[in-house]
Amino acid sequence: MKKSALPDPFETARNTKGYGEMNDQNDPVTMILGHKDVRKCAHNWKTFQSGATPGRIVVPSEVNIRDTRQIPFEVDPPEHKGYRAIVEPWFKRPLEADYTAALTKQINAIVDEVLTKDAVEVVEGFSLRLQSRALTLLLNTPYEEAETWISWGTHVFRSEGNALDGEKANILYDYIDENISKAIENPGNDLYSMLLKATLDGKKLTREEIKGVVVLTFSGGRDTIVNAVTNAIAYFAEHPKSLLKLKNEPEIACKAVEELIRYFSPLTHMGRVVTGDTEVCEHAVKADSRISLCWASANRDARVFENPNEVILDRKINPHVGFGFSHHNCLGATHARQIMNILVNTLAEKVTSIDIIDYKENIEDLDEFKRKVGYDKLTVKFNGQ
Ligand code: HEM
Ligand code: EMZ
Repeated sequence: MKKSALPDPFETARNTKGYGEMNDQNDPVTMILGHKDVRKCAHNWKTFQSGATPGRIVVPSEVNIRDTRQIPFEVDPPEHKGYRAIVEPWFKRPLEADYTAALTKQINAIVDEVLTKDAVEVVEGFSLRLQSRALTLLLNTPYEEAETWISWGTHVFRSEGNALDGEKANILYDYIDENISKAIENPGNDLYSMLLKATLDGKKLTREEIKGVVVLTFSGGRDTIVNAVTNAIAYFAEHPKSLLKLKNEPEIACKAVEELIRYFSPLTHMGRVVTGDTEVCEHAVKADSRISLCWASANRDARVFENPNEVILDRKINPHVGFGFSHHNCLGATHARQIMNILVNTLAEKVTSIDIIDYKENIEDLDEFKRKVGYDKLTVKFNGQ
């Protein structure tokens, strides 16, 4: 097994029963594993809702560490649509030429910098820095803000040895509150100011709603990007020919990014709360219990993907659900895809090989399943032309 491989722990359960079971803080979860079932349940918001108690659809549940409803993530249709319409154009900005140019400049700078070093710890020293700097473009806030965000570490609700860290969450909430106040006093062109101006059914958003959008922007786009970037570095370290292929065929970059997202599935699963007694995969699930949509398992379903455990950079048909499916599909996907695209192209252009010096895998404990989602630590040497 290569160091960069992400094994699929769900295969047997997916092929035999179609579901798995895990306990999470005495609020059990039935995990939906097949591609077709995941898509079907994601679509069925009437039976599988997102707008339950804030934090409950996340696994591990965040009900004990947050009251703020994340918007539009924890809202169901039809209300979801109005919120989504407010934020959608903002989250498409990564397609604009000046945004792409600024992101390209940031990624070039960080790649040039790591090429001068003998050893780089990728998670903190590369991926988190890249993610936080890129986020200043998405929020349209000063570049220097990234330093504060980097100091928070890879997850805003988790710290080392503590999967749910309420004190850490408060740092983020206080920071956001302060920035909403600043934007009220001094409106600008940032995300806070856009949300303060926005109206829904003729009414302004409440402060709590604005907070809900911003908290989600910080939390949803953090460890996902860090895992995608770190896993990509590990993959290219062990597949130097892939770097060469991308250099010679830059037109496959978009396909390569989709394939890496499919294979890495940086967000393993996301929960829903069952609104009435029903069945999934011929298995009874009770009202007010939880299911989860396991994107990571669906993305290895052999009924949909040929050679699902192989990275095929130019895979032709790739209906992966790494960014979710249906109305809650990832709002940050445009930004995430731009980051990965530019990163892949920049590495292909500037880096000839990457040596892995040391690593520690990040294994998620899902009871019956243990899933590698990335690395806690990955130390490498980048080699240039
Ligand atoms: C939703 C994955 C990056 C913001 C989702 C969902 C997935 C996902 C699977 C669906 C959740 C559900 O149905 O319950 C990823 C992956 C990323 C990534 C794999 C990186 C590779 C980002 C970034 C942001 C972001 C960079 C923003 C900064 C959101 C938001 C939603 C969402 C706001 C909820 C959309 C809605 O409810 O309408 N993401 N995400 N994500 N993501 Fe991402
Ligand atoms: C939530 C989630 C969003 C949650 C789309 O996913 O990401 C998780 O990392 C956070 O812990 O609060 O934002």
